[in-house]
Amino acid sequence: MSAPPLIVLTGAGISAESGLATFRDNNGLWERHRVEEVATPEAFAADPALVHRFYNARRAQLADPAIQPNAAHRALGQLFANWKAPALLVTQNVDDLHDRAMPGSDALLHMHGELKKVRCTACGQRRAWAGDLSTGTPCPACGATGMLRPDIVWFGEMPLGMDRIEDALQDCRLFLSIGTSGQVYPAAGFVAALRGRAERIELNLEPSLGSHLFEEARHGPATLLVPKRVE
Ligand code: BV8
Repeated sequence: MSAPPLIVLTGAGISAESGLATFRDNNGLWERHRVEEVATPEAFAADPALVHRFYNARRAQLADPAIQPNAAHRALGQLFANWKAPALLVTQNVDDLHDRAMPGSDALLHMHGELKKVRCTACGQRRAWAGDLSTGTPCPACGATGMLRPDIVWFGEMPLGMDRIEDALQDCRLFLSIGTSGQVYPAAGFVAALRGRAERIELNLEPSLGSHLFEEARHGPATLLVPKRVE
């Protein structure tokens, strides 16, 4: 691939073949709750134990050695290692599979936060967190209990890194959207924002909601499409 300013956007579909369920799997339900209802500040205020259980289960799954970056994550790691122009990988995913495929890369931005981080709502400190979290867990920095939350952007909360993303969108001339259904904003709006300024390519198992907006759309599993398209 030539090297214009690049943005890659990924969603849950890029981690599906690593064994992590997407949001649309089992009809977007978890323990009979709609994910959109659990991943909210209101749900956390109303029933913190339920929301902690939701994230503890997903954090524990990520600790399973069977869950590893797949060929799509690795192909993107290679692409970013060799790209000779500005490049930003914006992921909607809260797993750490991109991080493991491109360790230490400054080009990776988790716009919806990270499962393996927690934030103290008393002192604001963020820190890595691999185990379970409960309402009784004290903040290691300030000692306050009941104030730690997953460092995740919930529905209704401002995504992270939006200034950096907006700047990158201004210069972007090549946009690759991988494994996302195009249902969650503001991420789902990037493709329209780039109309007439960037070549836009979708690589997804099936057409996303915004598929018709892309100059090129290929459908199939990410582990087949991504290495072929970026190598
Ligand atoms: C905000 C962390 C403003 C949580 C997440 C009405 C209309 C429009 C917008 C809204 C509206 N009402 C509210 C909104 C805004 C809302 C929104 O967009 N809601 C949607 C549901 C309508 N957005 C927000 O609230 C955002 N914030 O707008 O803030 C603001 C302004 C000022 C001040 C304050 C606030 C915040 C959204 C972030 C929510 N958090 N994640 C957690 O993970 O628990 S979103 C979460 O869901 C994911 O991170 C991800 O982004 C999203 C799911 O999307 P996908 O990643 O696309 O996953 P999905 O399962 O949908 O699709 C997977 C795709 O992969 C499928 O297409 C499938 O075909 C494909 N696939 C499957 N297998 C494979 C594959 N592809 C390739 N290979 C395979 N093997």
